[in-house]
Amino acid sequence: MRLDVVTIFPEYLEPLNVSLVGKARTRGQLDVRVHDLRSWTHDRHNTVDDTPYGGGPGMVMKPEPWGEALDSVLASGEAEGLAAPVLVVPTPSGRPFTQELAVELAERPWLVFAPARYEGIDRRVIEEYGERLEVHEVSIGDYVLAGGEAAVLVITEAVARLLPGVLGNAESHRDDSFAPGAMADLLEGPVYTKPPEWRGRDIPEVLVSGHHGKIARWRRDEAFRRTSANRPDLIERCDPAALDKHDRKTLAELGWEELPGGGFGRRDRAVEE
Ligand code: JCE
Repeated sequence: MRLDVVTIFPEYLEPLNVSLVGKARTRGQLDVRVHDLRSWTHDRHNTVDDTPYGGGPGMVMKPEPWGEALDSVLASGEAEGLAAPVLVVPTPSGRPFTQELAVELAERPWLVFAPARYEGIDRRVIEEYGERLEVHEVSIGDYVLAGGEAAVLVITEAVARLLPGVLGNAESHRDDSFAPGAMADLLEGPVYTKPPEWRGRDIPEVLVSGHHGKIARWRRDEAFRRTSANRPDLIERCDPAALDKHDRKTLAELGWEELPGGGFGRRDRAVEE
């Protein structure tokens, strides 16, 4: 897979040389090219921003450097025989970045990232490349970063670990929380390793019982417990058809009831508390 990143902070992308993504690069599974947006400016001050039309706070990134940068990056990939890339533009007003989108992006041979700074990029740039490429404006979460570079690191790591042969162990994908497929709608429970006792704390007995059925059931119960506590929205929209009798009992103990219209809701605990 080839990745191009156009940014005014190329040093911010240094972490792409480290760990899983860095190893994928040295193994030749990932071809990452980071470009300095300012190299496509023509004035003495390498200006990339200007004041917003209509007034208001902050600055907006000018369209000309982005246009020249993206044209040049697109031309270089085309010259190497690559078909049109997906353009990924991080923004707090984008569509949520999910595991589903990570899987989709991991299937593409070429991604171009356009992380902005200031108040974002002149809208006409998104419109222009929207007519030539598949453009995804994506948000990595409901908070406001100072720029898109950290989002590029997040998206790249989520995508790179899905590439064939990047994670040593293909098994490791299967029951990730949020992975499409099994466990798609539950968070993972806790994990433990050696030593069996640490600072007076034991590990749950069931995990050393050797009873695989009981272990699977315990893990599922813990998954429900965590999901109920941290992501009640996932319980609310879980499919009752995917639950067995034991699951229903676990959910009932956690304060959930099956609603007449299907799905689950929290029992009114106002009196209990
Ligand atoms: C960014 C900014 C909008 C004012 C470029 C923030 C993505 N999930 C996300 N949170 N924050 C971002 C993000 C991505 C790119 C940029 N800002 C700051 N954005 C309004 C300021 C600028």
